[in-house]
Amino acid sequence: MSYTDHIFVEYRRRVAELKASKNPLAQGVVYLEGKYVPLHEARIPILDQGFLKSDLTYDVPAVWDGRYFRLDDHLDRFEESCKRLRLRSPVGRAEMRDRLVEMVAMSGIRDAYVMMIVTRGLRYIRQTPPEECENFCYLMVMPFLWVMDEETQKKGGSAIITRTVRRIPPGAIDPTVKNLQWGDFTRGILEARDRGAQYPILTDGDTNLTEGSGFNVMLVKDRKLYSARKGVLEGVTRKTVMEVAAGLGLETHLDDVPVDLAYSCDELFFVTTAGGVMPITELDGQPVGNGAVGPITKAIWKGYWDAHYDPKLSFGINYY
Ligand code: PDG
Repeated sequence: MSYTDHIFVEYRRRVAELKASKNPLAQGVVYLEGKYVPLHEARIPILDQGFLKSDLTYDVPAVWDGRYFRLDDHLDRFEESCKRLRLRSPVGRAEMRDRLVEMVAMSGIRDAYVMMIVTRGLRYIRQTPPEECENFCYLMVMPFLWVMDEETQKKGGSAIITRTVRRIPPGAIDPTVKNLQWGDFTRGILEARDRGAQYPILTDGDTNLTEGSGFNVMLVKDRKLYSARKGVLEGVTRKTVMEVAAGLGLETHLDDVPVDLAYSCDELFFVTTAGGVMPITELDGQPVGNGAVGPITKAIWKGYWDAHYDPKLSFGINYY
């Protein structure tokens, strides 16, 4: 039995159940302009500055096995991101929380990828004082997305440290405000493909690691866990992983993480809501540690998924 069977056996059963569902919202539901619509019918107005200028912020919580995980942490971060961009969601926090729960219940989706987006709206900040723009809110619920598939989680994925692109500096785009300005990540993904790897890790241009295309980067060296302190999104998954690691008796460090440490570490993994803990066993064509998914990564992987049943971190949804 592989270490991933712990969650995937039941997950696959739930996916099969969802596929058999006759509910028109079972493939996803969106709340926009005051209405609920099936995901694949949802359309945005082309003049929305979220589309034209990426003038927006968003967040992504998830539902696992019928339970919302750390929803309030995601709402906290989302509120802070809105504040920094001077966006005001037309849907307030309490209403948003209620709708996000209601949407999962009405879709019947047991393992969900959930997204809330606030955009500047139809009027552009250059022509209109920001406080006068009517901001838009979009809420989405869809089946869970895996940034790393099950097979790759078993044997570990491959990554590169990019040479052709660096992470955009915080003085240009604040990475702690969750954003969809993916220009640097897209270039990183293309470079990874060119170099025969799956995932890019971007540096800060100053020989430290930052993050990759939709995930934080964490590494283990001598039973100490490291991740970048600045220049990155302050991930909710990473926060959970630090708590799990502390529970396993590991020292945890948020600090500058020099590229050299990645080349000499014992274990390397990525973390995101959209996939959890993702082992990386090959970096720049060389094995990480002994080239197999390491024992600490496996323990953290299990601790992370177990945490989804902790009533302090999650709550069950009452499905219709
Ligand atoms: N860093 C970046 C740039 C991210 O986009 C994400 C989440 C994280 C770190 C991890 O944050 P958290 O642990 O709070 O989820 N990105 C996922 C994946 C996006 C994708 O399409 O690959 C998300 O926004 O859903």
